[in-house]
Amino acid sequence: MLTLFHSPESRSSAIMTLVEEMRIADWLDVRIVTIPRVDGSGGRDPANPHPEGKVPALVHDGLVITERAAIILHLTTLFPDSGLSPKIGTAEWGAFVGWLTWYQGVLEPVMIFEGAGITHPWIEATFRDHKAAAARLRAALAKGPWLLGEHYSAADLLVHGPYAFFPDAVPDDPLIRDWVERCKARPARQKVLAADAARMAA
Ligand SMILES: N[C@@H](CCC(=O)N[C@@H](CS)C(=O)NCC(=O)O)C(=O)O
Repeated sequence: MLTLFHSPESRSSAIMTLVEEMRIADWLDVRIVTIPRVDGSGGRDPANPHPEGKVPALVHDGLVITERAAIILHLTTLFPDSGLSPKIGTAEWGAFVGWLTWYQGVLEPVMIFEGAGITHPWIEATFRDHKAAAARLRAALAKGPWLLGEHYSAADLLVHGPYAFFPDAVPDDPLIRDWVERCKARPARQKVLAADAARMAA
């Protein structure tokens, strides 16, 4: 049994979008939980099994799976015919895993450091910076149109996320800008945005 813990307009919206893209909604039970919001509203939800009270969390037969990249890998492995990931064990799958882990391990940290105005030689040595990250995106999209080439995948879904949320952070590069817009326009994302907005209004 699969249960997804989601809070509207948060990082778990990416997983809700994945579920829509993969057309696997019938296979999951979605539970809406609260999280603390920057405006002071919300709060940790005792119903959320995430060890830090965050979202997303996926519970599979009683085991809690956290981190978007891990949840994406798990769901695309459980439902390999959904078209959102390459076939496991192929070179393309290796590249796919690389984008997901690069997102969690490099892109999101460098964007947070940049936003917070933090620089340090250790940070630079470990992660480089947002400019270097943007150069990697550009190199992939120049072959594109998607990160893995011809086909949209869950890598595009995850990696474009912070740019959709913080439009001012999108690198000034038409290739990246157009890719972000194409990701944002996907019907699955539009559907989740509308459902999230309705939940927030309620
Ligand atoms: N590294 C986690 C980050 C999850 C995360 O930070 N989620 C935020 C929502 S945008 C959250 O739940 N925050 C609530 C809190 O900080 O208590 C992932 O990628 O899944």
